[in-house]
Amino acid sequence: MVFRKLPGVSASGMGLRLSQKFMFLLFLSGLVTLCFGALFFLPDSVRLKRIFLSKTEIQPVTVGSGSENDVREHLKRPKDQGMTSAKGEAGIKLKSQSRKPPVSYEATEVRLAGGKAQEDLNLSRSKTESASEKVTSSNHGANSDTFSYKKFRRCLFKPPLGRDNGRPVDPQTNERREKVREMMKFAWDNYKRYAWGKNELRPLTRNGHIGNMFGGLRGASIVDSLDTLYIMGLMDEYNDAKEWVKTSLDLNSNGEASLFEVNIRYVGGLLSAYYLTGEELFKNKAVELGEKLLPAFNTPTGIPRGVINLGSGTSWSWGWASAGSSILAEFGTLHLEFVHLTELSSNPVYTEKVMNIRKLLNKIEKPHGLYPNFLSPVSGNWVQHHVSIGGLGDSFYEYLIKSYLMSDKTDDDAKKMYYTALEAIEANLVQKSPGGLTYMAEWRGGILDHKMGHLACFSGGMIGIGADDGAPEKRQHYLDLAAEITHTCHESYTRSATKLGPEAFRFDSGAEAMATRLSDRYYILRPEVIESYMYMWRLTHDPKYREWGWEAVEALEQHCRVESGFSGIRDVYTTSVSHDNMQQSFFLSETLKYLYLLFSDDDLLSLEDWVFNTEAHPLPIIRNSCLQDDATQEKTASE
Ligand code: DMJ
Repeated sequence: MVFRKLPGVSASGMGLRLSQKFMFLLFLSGLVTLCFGALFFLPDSVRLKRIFLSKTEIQPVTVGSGSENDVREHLKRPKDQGMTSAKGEAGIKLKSQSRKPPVSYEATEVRLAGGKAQEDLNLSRSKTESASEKVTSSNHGANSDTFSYKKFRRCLFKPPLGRDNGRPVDPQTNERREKVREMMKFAWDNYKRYAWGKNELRPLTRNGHIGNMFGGLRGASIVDSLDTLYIMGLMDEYNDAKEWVKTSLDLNSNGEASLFEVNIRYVGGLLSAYYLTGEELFKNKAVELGEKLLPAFNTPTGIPRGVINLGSGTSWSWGWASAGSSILAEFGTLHLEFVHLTELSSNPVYTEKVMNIRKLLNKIEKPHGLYPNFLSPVSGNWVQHHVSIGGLGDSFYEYLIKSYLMSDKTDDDAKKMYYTALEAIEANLVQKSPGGLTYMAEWRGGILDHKMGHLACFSGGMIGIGADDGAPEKRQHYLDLAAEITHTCHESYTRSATKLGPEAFRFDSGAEAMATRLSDRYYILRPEVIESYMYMWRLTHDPKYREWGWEAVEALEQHCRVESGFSGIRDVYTTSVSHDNMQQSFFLSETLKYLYLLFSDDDLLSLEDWVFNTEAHPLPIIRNSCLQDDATQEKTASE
């Protein structure tokens, strides 16, 4: 078609008169205003936002096949299944605020019943977000005026390091403790010499490992070691570590990190270092990092995704997690650290985020009372029915009972959820082998897999520390169960040639606490069995737990110590070992710390004052009755 050019009317005007053209433009601008209005002011519309918003404001989900436990090194790029983030929250900037009264959790109420479920979840989430955005602080949430370190110290029952740094009177125990201290120094010195600033030491090739669990963050072994060095009195080493955090811990990284790993190792490590030393540096870094984790919660349900880019705030699910789901042990292992972030920063946002997770989990229907390992952050429904006290589930249960203990036993919801879950676990998963060993099987939609992972061995200690607070008549029952599980895990060690335990052991086809598959035979310096020895020692003072711990020290020395550090091994059933060339950072933060505590007096990091996060970083019990007490306040002020 050809347009004839008329005087005063352009071709683009398609032959319209000036008044018509004006009307057309008016109509057009009205339409545009309406579209943008719909996009930004009407309720969330996923498709529209996908069209209009930039890539960083859209959170992709990766859909992939399943994998297990915390060897979560398979970071996959998203496959752009476009889930929206709530616009803008990725870029929350905190503004200063005064200390707020306790958070009203009712504001984050989540209902999952019937067709209103999704609507309610969105509503609940937007309430949480708007509350969070309003209460913000300019110095990354840290408000040093409001948290008094002195007051916190006054509220402890015991000095953190005990009377004499926990030094045991018995000479043999003290010698053993000294040996563990030497192991820590050896592991640290080699890390410092060959891998300083990297995440982990590769002791055979004498270089550093960065991996992809921590995004662009570096120095995982340094941050994970701060508290261990401090409690062992390795002060030169601690000072080197502190100096590195001060000058070189760069939180402005752009990499893609595991929310869970960054939280338990970095946030947990920094928080503990602060509470033990009072160094503001650690508090400020912890809160600054905590702030960077918040965008992961921008999902329709507020259940965070597993992977986050710390720079852009984009988050997505693990490529191997079923149907873009989030993992129970990951989103369920944030509570302790996040409550402390609120405590230190006076910013309720952290507590709100984890209480929202709690509310959802509390309300959602659970098969046989059990919590499956995968949950959709979009619908808030379980994605499949696989239940495990080991990898993928483990520390969720741990954080329930520890949340209760850390709240000075005031968090009754956590207590109730823990005991109800434990009852379901006992009814469905706890088994006795033909040889009389008690173990925790895994559950796949009602069918039992008679396998127990090394990771599940933390449960001896967990059930032990929870024993006092269940129904009184059940106290002994729980202590017995804790002892039986710990015994089984010890058996998985004694039945191997190296006296170290495999990654997973089975109770079928004639096997009793032994790995039957080649792929389950490795040991990567994990702490869980020793962790349970430590708790059981503190709870019972049965000397066998110290003996078992010493067996582990000897085995580590014999099979895992190499010329330049400690290494995991590929097969615990052969003494001609093959090393995996990796000194995991949790060896320094957990395995060696738990061993040291096992050979120390109980007043070193007394369980009356401290709970350990899942990476063994001690966090203090929040004693509100004392912290808010005027007498404590006056006493502290006059000092
Ligand atoms: C640690 O990072 C933590 O204990 C986590 O909860 C489980 N895995 C490792 C140690 O095995």
